[in-house]
Order: sequence, then C-alpha cells, then structure tokens
Amino acid sequence: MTGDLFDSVAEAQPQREAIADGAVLLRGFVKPMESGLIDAARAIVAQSPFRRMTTPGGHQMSVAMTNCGERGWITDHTGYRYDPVDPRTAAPWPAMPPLFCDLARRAAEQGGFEGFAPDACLVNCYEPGTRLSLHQDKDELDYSAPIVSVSLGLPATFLFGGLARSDKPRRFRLVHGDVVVWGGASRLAYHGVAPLADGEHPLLGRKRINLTFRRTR
Ligand code: MD3
Ligand code: FE
Repeated sequence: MTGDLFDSVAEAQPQREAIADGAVLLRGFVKPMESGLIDAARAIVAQSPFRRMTTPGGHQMSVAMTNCGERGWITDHTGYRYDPVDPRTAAPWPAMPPLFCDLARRAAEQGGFEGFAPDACLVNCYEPGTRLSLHQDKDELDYSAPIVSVSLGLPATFLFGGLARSDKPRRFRLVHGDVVVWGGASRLAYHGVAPLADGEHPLLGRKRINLTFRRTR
C-alpha cells in the first residue's frame, strides 16, 4: 500500500541534524517520554541529592550535579574521577533507570553507534546564570563509545569548539527534549554551556536539567 498515510507514519525518521563529524542532533527525541524522565530524575535526586562540587583548583562549580548508574563523575580537591560510591551518602549511586538506558542506546543508534551501553549518567542542574566553561570530557578510559546528552527544561546555548581550546566555538540552541550524540571525531572536542538565560519552563520551572550518558571503561 505505497503512499498510504499510515505507511508514511510508520516509516517516519526522527529529525536528524548533523552538526559536526560524529555529532548528531536529534530534535525532540525524548519529548514522548518527558514526564517519565522527569519522574525518574526526581527519584534519583531524592536518593543522591544535587550538590555543587569543588574543582581540583578549589573553585565551586556553578552547576549542581548528581549521578546514577554503576559509576558517577565526581570532582574534589584531589581531582576528577568516576566512583561507584556517592561521597555524600557513602552509598552506591542510584541505579540507572531502564528508561534512561534504553533511550541512550536508541539515540546512539540514530547517531550511528550500535550497542551503546552506558555505565554512568551524570545529571546536571542549571539555574539562570549558571554556566559550564569550555572543557573536554577525557576522564573515560575508552573514547570509542559516544556520549549522549539529553536537554530538559529551560533552553541553553551550547558552545561547541574544536580539538584545541583556542578554536572558536560554534553556538547551538538546545531546548527541552533535544538529544545530541557526540562520538568519533567530535568525542574530544572542547564544549561548554553559556550562562543560562532566565525563564520559566512549564514542567521544570526555572531550571535546566541535562543528562549525560557515558561508557567510562
Ligand atoms: C561534546 N555537560 O557534563 S552535554 C558535561 O549541557 C557537559 O550539561 C553539558 O559537558 C551540559 O561534561 C553538555 C553535551 C556534551 C557532552 C559531552 C561532549 C557535549 C560534548 C563531549 C564531546 C563533545
Ligand atoms: Fe562535558
């Protein structure tokens, strides 16, 4: 039944926008499960609360963070690392909800990376004025796996640079429901988030939540 209305629905491809070699933006990819994601994130925060960590240089980060999964990303005066235990609660990080794991795998597949099995999910909480300065993600053992990031709540301007800190970053607006898959040649690109503009999101109020899925080993 070629040309049938229902065929075109069944065959519809998610919106896929190549933003760099190895980096793909999936606009609205998690809109269908937004409330499930937010509920799951609230359950994680109830167990391992958001906290502003200290960098090895002694600065307090403006982004508040927590984690779920087998290992969580932490920073303190001794350095950056992944740890199976939340230093705040002295207990393992909350388990990664199956919904998280599943969406990360499906998004990575859309980006051309089959079989992505994240063992860490960093949950970042931004409020108006909060920023994340330009950095590389290089605390993982193996850079062959992509990183999948999910944006929820207030929009952000994402800064995407090159392999040298001095490369002028391009700016992308990421809104609620957007997912980006970063792998291949983009895996070690410098990136950051510009200070969050004020606003009010119907589901999350004056906040932006970002989920970052990684394979750390
Ligand atoms: C591009 N978080 O937690 S996610 C981070 O919006 C981090 O909270 C940002 O950067 C946030 O480390 C951005 C998008 C992202 C994550 C990893 C990348 C972009 C990336 C790795 C390489 C290139
Ligand atoms: Fe990063």
